[in-house]
Amino acid sequence: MGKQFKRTLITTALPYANGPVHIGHLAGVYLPADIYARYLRLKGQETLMIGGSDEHGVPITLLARKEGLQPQDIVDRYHSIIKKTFADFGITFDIYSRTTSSIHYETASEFFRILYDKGTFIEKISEQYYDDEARQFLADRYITGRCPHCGNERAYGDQCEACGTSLSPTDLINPRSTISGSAPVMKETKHWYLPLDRYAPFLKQWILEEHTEWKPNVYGQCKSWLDMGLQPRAVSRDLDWGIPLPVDGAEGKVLYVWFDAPIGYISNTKELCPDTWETWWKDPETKIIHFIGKDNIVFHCIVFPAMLKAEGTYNLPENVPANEFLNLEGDKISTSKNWAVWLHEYLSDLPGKQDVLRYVLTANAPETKDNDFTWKDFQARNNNELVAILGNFVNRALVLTEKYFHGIVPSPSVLGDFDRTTLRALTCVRDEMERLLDTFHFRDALREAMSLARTGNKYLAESEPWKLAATDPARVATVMHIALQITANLTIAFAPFLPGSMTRLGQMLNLSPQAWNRLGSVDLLPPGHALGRAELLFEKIEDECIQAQIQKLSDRKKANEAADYHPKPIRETIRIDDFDKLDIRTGTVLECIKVPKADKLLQFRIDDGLTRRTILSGVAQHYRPEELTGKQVCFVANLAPRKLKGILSEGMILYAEDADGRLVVVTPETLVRPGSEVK
Ligand code: B3M
Ligand code: ZN
Repeated sequence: MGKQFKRTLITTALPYANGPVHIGHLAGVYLPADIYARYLRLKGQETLMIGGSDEHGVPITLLARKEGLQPQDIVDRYHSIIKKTFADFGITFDIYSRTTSSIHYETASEFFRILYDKGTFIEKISEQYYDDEARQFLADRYITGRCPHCGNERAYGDQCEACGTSLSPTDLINPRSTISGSAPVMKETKHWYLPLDRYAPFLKQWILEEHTEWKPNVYGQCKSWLDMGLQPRAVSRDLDWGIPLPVDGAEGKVLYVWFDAPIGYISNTKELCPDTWETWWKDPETKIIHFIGKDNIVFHCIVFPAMLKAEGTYNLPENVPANEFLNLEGDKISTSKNWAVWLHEYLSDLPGKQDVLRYVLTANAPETKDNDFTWKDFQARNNNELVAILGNFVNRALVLTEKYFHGIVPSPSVLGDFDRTTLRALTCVRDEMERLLDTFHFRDALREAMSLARTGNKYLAESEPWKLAATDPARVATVMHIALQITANLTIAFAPFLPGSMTRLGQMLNLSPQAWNRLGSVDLLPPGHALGRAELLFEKIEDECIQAQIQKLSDRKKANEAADYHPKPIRETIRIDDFDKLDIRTGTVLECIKVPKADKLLQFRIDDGLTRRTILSGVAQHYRPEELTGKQVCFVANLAPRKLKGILSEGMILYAEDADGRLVVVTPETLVRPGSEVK
């Protein structure tokens, strides 16, 4: 057991306000944070959960430029979409604010200024690409050119999206500014660096020695950064979107987005609690927990702690339970490729099913390794777990009580062995769940809650009260009494995970929300208590609904492939006499048939103006034979004949290959005499 704290400050990574949020955000950060916050609040602990949008950074400026808007317009749009989505999914932020708030500007500038006055930063001059026409320095993303690895002409200064290689702007061949289109020039510029190397001994001690309890994925990533050796990191940028550097001689420079964003946690706490915010950040009895995704580990475990340490008056995080990534149907989720299940779309396609997604994403959370979300698994977990176990059990408990006792909780009589072992399962749940929740094992904690519902299901199935109604009413009363206590306990065990459904279940039981420490009680519903009306808690999800989602994704994949298509680079130069060797002619298709036992081949009979010839083409997947019969085509007439599937093919018909690989036959624009030369 570690140190005991009086209160907990939960922070959640601030999503970039350059797009809506998707299932990966929810599974990786906001659900675990919300489950944890709800759990602590149910325990009666002083808890604050801080969220907000990250509204700076280059991608936002690029999107604004693309849409002909100001960056502020972009972040206004997405901030409100994101904020609403989180509210719709029951993520209980105490505040969800943003990094363009004035309090954040003040807080972040002041933070920089304190470090600056202490002499923390190193000032260094370096050369960077500059756009002479637009008169500004160019962020890596603002420079495009040819990739030295694959020849893609539209590679960015930080990465080539065609081959996936990380680049630096100077790697690009023939670089261009995306602002003016001109060739950028090298120019000197001054930046401020946080000397992380100086904090390495402290970080090693603090993480590697004092926080061995951190999750292995987090600890391991920190260790490898620390083993590699830390370098000074620039905390300023030449950009016109961000928080201006509050020092002389820094005109046109802003704080690097990763410098100001984590300070956003502090600003948002200040905004919420202007008088007591320091208790949450500086009192040693407060513990800070950062919920983030794995790509943010270095910033939260190394860079931000070094900043806080340099400032000197803040607490450091007690834990950073970062998650790995959630993939979607086997592929990495990507905002720019639109490969995601967007949460606002989910809500309009599956209205009212927030808790189903909360359940599936927690049951399948990427806590220790990357995981995959599939719609089939979503359906199976809904139908086989939420409906068949949890929903089925509570429904039977309520409906049978209605039927045999008019909805009044009956009194138990003598308990048998089975009753007692069942009740024992009930009393163990809390300890087990606490152990798991306190150590951020939300997936396993959820499994515990579900196993309580399983116990209830089994109890009813084996006790068979419906068979005893006529013969042994006292036994039926005992069974239903116990089943109802389990049901009432489920409202507590599941409350952090499925808040909406548990509120409804509470209403059906006519039971107000219970504190966490009541979990395990066998007297939540005393005899004589009148239940409310039973409704179905969950409903089956049909195949058509899942098919529609799968179809939507496959349509997107096709659209992506087309958008991703870059024509191949032009081949090496040839001379006119090389071309003259080719004899390309027009011909009329007299007949076109499928070649038996070859799924790709079509066999053509062509009138070439002189005679008739047979040509085979691998286009059976693109054309039905009757579509081409009677058409004029272009073909290479002097290609050496060759045999395919035992048939002699005398030439090659020409097709254009579209972005998605589809073949389209090349035909003269108006009818010409068969045998006309194509030149
Ligand atoms: N906006 C990166 C991200 O959304 C960044 C997190 C900031 S947390 C201070 O992954
Ligand atoms: Zn490339």
